[in-house]
Amino acid sequence: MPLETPVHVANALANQGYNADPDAVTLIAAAEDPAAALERTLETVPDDAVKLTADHVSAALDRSQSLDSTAPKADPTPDGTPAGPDPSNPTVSTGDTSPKSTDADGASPVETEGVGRDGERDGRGQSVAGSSGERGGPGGSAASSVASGTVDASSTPGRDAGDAPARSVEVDGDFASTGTGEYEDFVAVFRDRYETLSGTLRSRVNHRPADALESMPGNNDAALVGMVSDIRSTASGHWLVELEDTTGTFPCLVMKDREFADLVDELLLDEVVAVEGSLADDGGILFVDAMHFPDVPRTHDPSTADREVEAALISDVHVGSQEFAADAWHRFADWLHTPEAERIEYLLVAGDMVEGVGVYPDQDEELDIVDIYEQYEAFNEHLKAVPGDMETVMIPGNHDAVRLAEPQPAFDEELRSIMSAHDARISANPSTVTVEGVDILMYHGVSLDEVIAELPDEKASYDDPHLAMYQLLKKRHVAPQFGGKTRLAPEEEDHLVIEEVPDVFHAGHVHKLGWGKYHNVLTINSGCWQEQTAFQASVNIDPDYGYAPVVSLDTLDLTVRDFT
Ligand code: D5M
Ligand code: FE
Ligand code: ZN
Repeated sequence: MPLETPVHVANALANQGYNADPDAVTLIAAAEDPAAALERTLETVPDDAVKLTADHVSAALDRSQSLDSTAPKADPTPDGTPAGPDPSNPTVSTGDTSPKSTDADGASPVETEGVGRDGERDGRGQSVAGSSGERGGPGGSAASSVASGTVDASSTPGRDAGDAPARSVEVDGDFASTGTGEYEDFVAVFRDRYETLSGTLRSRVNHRPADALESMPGNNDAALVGMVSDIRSTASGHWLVELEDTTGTFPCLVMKDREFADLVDELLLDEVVAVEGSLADDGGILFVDAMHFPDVPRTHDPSTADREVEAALISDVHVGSQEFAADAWHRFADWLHTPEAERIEYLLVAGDMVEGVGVYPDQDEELDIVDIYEQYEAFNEHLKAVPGDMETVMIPGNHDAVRLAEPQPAFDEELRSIMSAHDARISANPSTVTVEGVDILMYHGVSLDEVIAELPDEKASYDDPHLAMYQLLKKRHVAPQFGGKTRLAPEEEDHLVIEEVPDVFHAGHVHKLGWGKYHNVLTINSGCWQEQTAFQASVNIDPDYGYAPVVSLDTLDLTVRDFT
């Protein structure tokens, strides 16, 4: 942008995070080469100056006569103290590497400690078992599972047939794709995201639209709800965050020494946040005093089941890969038939049923089954090994044979007919599955790679994948950033917004086990059933395979079972 007028100079300064005296602007605009004068001034202005004065400009221009300025550039990173580990996050104790139960006859797996486990059941379930009456939607009961070869409850000594009448599963996630991939669809999906997420934020701040802020006089308190459209560090290490709403964009400056400055580390492009602060003298920029995320209310009171019933949450089975952990899977499936597992009536699988074909470069070298349909047939055989009376819900992941862009539609008819064991319910990625009143948000988890790549280690890492999931809850969106690793499909509605607060958030994809509670939402990354691949070895990913997190739906306690 040519800097021929003072307005342009003022805008350029605002873009870089500076407020300026009119005299300073006039001086720069009047210089022989305004762009160079501006650059020189910004290079030499003291780090702590937020407002440029005529003196700063004069000093810079004087000094620039003497050619090379050695004024150091400010550190472009924020110096806010990183937040420590979330105290609400219990340590993941996958630690037991002692010899595992290797009996093929379903001997007890190692039980690792879960969150909030108080070691005692209160027996509440007993008295109300069966009282919730209705069976869930179509395909409901164990008895409907008649696929040949299915091991059903009756063939499983020790495993009770369960309280089938009390069961209920509702699956919400399927959508009819409306997107055509046109530009308008992108506009529509972002507009919908903004409308939905700004709703809760608007009630928390006294916001103004971006175009109204532009015409507001300086020095006023102001607030804005917008989608993050740009994040830059200024020459002096402050942060300039540009927010966009349906009326325009507005620059917001977060000073590096503010106590909330490290929240900028958490920001992803395209997420919706609110800021409060005061407008600069000339009104062209908002100095941020507080930042708000859509978030989950701390008071969230999760629903629980009315009886003692459990759900096993798994993902990333990767059947068809040479590294598929078949032995661990068989131990898991066998154990499900034992009395110890009789309360586990639900099995949720969060994507990557099979290894797929052509997902990553050189993946074919590690395929055990090269045909995608044969992979699903093999997966179905493995699914048959779990008790036939378990209600199963499956969503796709990035290795599955559905479109990669999210939201991913449910498996098509052909794949459904292959994966017919146990009448599994098939839904989209993401989906919310309500199991006996407990809302479980299932999302495969591709965006977690991006969250982990963008955020500092202490806020999101492969070792603590649930922390990255906390970020998604905080942003109330399962894949906030558009255009990076996560492929987003434009639809009329943004199905990736987390509209209702779930009671349990279940994801996979990163092949690392991790769990914790975020504002009372039990958050679980379920690891995988695939041993380390060549790629993972090359980048030092040590997958957690062969674990099954089991949630008690009446207490939302978690027990992680180890089948390695
Ligand atoms: O990916 C499992 C995890 O490993 C996930 O964090 C992505 C990462 N991964 C695995 N293979 C690759 C390749 N080839 N490139 C980049 N990242 C990779 P999943 O997709 O579930 O197998
Ligand atoms: Fe996977
Ligand atoms: Zn995956």
